[in-house]
Amino acid sequence: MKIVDARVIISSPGRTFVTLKIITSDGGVTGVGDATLNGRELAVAAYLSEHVIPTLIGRDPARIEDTWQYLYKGAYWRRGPVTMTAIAAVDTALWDIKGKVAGLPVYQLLGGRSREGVTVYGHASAETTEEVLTEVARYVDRGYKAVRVQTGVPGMASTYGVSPDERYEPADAAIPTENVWSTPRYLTNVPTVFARVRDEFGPDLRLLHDVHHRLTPIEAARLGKSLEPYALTWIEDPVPAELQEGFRLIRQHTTTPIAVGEVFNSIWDCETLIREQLVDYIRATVVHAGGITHLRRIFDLAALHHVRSGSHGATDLSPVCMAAALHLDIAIPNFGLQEYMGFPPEADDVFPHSWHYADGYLHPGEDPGLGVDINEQEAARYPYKPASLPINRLTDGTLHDW
Ligand code: EZ4
Ligand code: CO
Repeated sequence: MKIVDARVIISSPGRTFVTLKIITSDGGVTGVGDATLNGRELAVAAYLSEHVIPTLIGRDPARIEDTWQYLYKGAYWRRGPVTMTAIAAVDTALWDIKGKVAGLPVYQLLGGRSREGVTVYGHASAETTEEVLTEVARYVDRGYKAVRVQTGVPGMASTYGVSPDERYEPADAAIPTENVWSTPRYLTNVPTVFARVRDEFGPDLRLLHDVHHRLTPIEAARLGKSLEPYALTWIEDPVPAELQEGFRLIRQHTTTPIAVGEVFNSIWDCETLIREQLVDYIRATVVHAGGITHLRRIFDLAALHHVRSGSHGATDLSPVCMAAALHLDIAIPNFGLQEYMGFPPEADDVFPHSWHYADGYLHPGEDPGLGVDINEQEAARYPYKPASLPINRLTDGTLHDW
């Protein structure tokens, strides 16, 4: 069996997704991998077309580990989101092919089920505390056991994570839009929101909050302390994580659990965080962290150090990435939670999938391989539409983290 062809499909059904499809010599067995990097889609597409696909032709698709090492070590220029997303796309497609050849869902190849379903959390967001209570209730009514809660910051025109639509889409313009941020106003407001939510929904509902890299360690420590009475499952990305040692300071001050990793692309981004037990959940994803092969390596390291998974699952990760994530989630011993925001109906048409939601859980389905495909005729109906993530400034105009 050989790889005879591979192509990159760029389509914008509601938002842009980049998909790699690998075709083998064996009776039309194909595999798909997500290659979407929000706001930098064409960089990954070019990396795949120019530098990766020509080296895949003629290779044995069964050699997943060797192909991963070939693409990682063979590039000489290691890591980085563009390279690692391209590697992830190939790796995911090869796992899909291996599953189809074996006649087994990928989770069976990863060791089989460790649980009955994948617990997910949804996004409740609204401008005010009053409105967000209604949003949380809508998730509870649909069976969700965990909800991420975000509100606007009083007095500020806009923020991250709050959307007028059900499905939050931060990449909203070709040239980045600009937000304005006030840390003092934010830190004053958040505990008042969670006091209301906890009071209204009682102790069982799991509550989460995303800080989106906007604080310093001591500010994050204050936030964590102020939220302790409301027993959050996690605060996410409390500080920018280039400096892994920065989390030591947060850890010394608060028992609020910490999640991090949606922008990580390799095990080296979180090796200190995990080994020193500075975080509780690692949120790296299949598509941005080198595929199933490399993410499994990160989760195995995490398992040794009491760190659980909490994979990123925003709408800018395609239904192909979601499928791959669910096969890992159901198999690994140290699964924590999976983010799930759903997809617009157009995206479900482009990516038919066997994974499905029921009563607070996602299930990967029993189809051989990943159980997801791309309908190329449907994909062609949604031409590429450029979109960028916003930027963020302090009230005095200083560029801040978005
Ligand atoms: O802003 O995926 O937890 N989820 C998030 C996301 C990110 C986007 C960036 O492309 O923080 O909504
Ligand atoms: Co986030």
